[in-house]
Amino acid sequence: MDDFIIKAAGVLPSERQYVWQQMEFYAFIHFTVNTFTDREWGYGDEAPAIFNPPALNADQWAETCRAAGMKGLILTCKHHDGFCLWPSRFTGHSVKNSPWKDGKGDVVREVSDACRRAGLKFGIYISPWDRHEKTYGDSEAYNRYFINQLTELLTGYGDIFCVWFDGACGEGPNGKRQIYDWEAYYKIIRELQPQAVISVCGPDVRWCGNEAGHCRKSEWSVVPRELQDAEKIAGKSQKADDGEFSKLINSMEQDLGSRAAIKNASELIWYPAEVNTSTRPGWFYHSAEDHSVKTAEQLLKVYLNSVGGNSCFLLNIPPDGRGLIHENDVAVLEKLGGTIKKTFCENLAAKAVATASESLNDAHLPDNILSENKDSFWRPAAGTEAAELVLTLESEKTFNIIVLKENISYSGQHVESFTLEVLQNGCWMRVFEGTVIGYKRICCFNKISASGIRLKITASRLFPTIEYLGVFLSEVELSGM
Ligand code: FUL
Repeated sequence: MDDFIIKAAGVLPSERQYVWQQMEFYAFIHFTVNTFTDREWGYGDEAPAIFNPPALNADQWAETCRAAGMKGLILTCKHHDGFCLWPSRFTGHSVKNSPWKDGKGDVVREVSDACRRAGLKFGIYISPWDRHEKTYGDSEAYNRYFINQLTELLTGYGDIFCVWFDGACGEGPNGKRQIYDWEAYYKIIRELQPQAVISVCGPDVRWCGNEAGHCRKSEWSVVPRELQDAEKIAGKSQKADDGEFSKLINSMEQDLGSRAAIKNASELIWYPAEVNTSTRPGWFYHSAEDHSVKTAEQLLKVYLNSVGGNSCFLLNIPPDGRGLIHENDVAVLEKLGGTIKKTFCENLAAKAVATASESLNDAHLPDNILSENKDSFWRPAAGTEAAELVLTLESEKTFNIIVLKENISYSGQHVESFTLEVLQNGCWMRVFEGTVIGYKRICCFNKISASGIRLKITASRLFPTIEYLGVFLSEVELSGM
């Protein structure tokens, strides 16, 4: 067996990456002066006086996320315009100079408290690119300013599950390009919130490569280190003509983890994908988009493909100028959450009998896959790269979804290809053909009635593990999803 395959099979998530992966679905909240100017990117010259949401209700935001089935929320504490949603001690460009709550308000406090009340984790987006701050472009001074602001956010608002860094990097008012001190930013985050993942321009979670909600057919979490270095060079807009960048791999390439893609990597790392998109065309609220909210069916499709495609799903919900999530978005999110809950409430294979072509030992028998438990899973001996699992269902069942999970915390990501067959009137019929599994794969097909299921793992790295195989029936037509 090739050396690089043995190495790839040994790459595991860190504890914080594993905890993050289990969150599966969480919200992005884009809210700032842009909400009041109807823009997507502010210029940095907006007067704090325009920030005045008359009915801001962070509990309504958190409740909407909870109803959608989300586990957390990431707030744009500072977007590219530099306006701070908390009363930072290091700038006057913040809520403290706005008429909202007579300058005594703190959106970050209200949202982080509301998240805790709703049982959601709280995360921060803070844009390194700052079009307002005078020191921007004067690298050392601005890096100090940025670290001071990060410190305020990391120390003042309880546990933070994620720090989301955008790589955009424009010129400062002095015409100079800012050099971000990523290593110093990461250091302070690790020191103050060691459990937080650092996403996108960070070492823990990578951007899936588009903002449309698509993920790859084969989304690998084990990728070459060169990909992480590319994210740090930063500046999505500048990457294309950056000489250093062109030697690296970028997050938009289609093949990041196949044998060919990892063969010559300097090092292999665990760097899982996050899929991000918005309920609306824009990231910020615009009343003109009130009737362009994605439907619950469209969002369900993104959910099944991302959470079910070895990624997490970060869905943006922009509050409006009142400080509320608009009725149209609320209706869609409640419907989406209801559908997800109903679909996955009963595993039709929970009482099945499972057999396998081979098992390593008594601790790794096939019936471990009937319930979702990270400490019990099936695996064959090392060197067995193809294997079969057969489930005999308690009785004939009608279903259109099979959920598969590898045990990534034990052995990382190994499965490279598989097929699913169902037993109908004594004949095996193929219903799904897939590539990777990873943390979770949701396989959708036309509704079918069958008494057995056969999972054939046709290729894997060193050996496969299966932690879970669940069978579900969705009332939604899933064939094209
Ligand atoms: C982008 C930003 O420029 C957008 O405004 C938005 O915040 C999105 C999530 O990331 O790079």
